[in-house]
Amino acid sequence: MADRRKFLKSTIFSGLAVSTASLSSISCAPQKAPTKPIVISTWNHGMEANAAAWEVLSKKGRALDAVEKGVMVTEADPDNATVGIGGFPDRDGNVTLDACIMDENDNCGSVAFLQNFMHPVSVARKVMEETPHVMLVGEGARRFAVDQGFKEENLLTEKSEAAWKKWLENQDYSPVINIENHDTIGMVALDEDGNLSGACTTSGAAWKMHGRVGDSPIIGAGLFVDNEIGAATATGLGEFVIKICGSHMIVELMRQGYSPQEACEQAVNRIVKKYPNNYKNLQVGFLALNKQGEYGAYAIHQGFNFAVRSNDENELIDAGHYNG
Ligand code: SD4
Repeated sequence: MADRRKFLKSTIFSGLAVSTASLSSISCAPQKAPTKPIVISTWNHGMEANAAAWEVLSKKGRALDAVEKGVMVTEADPDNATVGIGGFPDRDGNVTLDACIMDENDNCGSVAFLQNFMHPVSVARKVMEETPHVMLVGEGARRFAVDQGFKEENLLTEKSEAAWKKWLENQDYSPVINIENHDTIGMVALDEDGNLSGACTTSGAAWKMHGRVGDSPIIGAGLFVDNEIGAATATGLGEFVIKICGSHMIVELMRQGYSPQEACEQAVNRIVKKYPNNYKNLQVGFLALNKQGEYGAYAIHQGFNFAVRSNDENELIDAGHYNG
């Protein structure tokens, strides 16, 4: 930590020491071409989701379409216990879903506490495109989804019902780091036209109280996109992401000149500093992408990984971590 601050400071001061003569040569130096298109997303399942997003991006499609198509893959995967079908229910046995999406024109849409729809991200997109609102929740969101032609279906699989029944035997609700009750997909992308978009979708924390909503559908917490600067998304225990407005904070730090990596580190450091009694027992991870196609990721604890897809990369990367 102290070392890191030292490093940043010395970078600033050595920057100030640059003479005016060399400044002119800096301004003439050729700008590195942005890496685009590119998509990054959270956790192992990001690989498959990125593949669907890449179908769109590689054909010069819009980042908004790419992120929607990408996270829909995870929503439809019954083996993922934290997103869409197969998501672990709340403590009363209801699968309740949160999702949001944001485009390059600062438009955003969100749904929370939505039940029985396989693709909450697409309902969120409809909220963005077809209503004057940003967010619909619960019964209102359900009615809107039905009006928009989305089909209601049971999302509680046998496997997640069995897991819930097992949980009922002990009813332990302490957060567990990096287990399947934190596997949300957050995805941000930069398209061939240089536009950014993002999406985030989850069934939230397993065994949560009925009605609990996390960070994932909250614009500025689970996701934020500013097409001038960059985009960020979050995963982990959403209460702590909301408390620091995590994704918005990261984008604003990038606006101030921080790299995506540094900005993610600052957001994690903020949680650690403000919640010294909590952070050891909870995981939060952030991902960020800027207009140059540079990306970064950081988490409180080891175990957070993310997937990257571009013309040069198609891989799963372990994010750095604070370590506790
Ligand atoms: C939430 N942030 O509802 C979500 C859960 C999550 O990986 O990210 N899981 O708090």
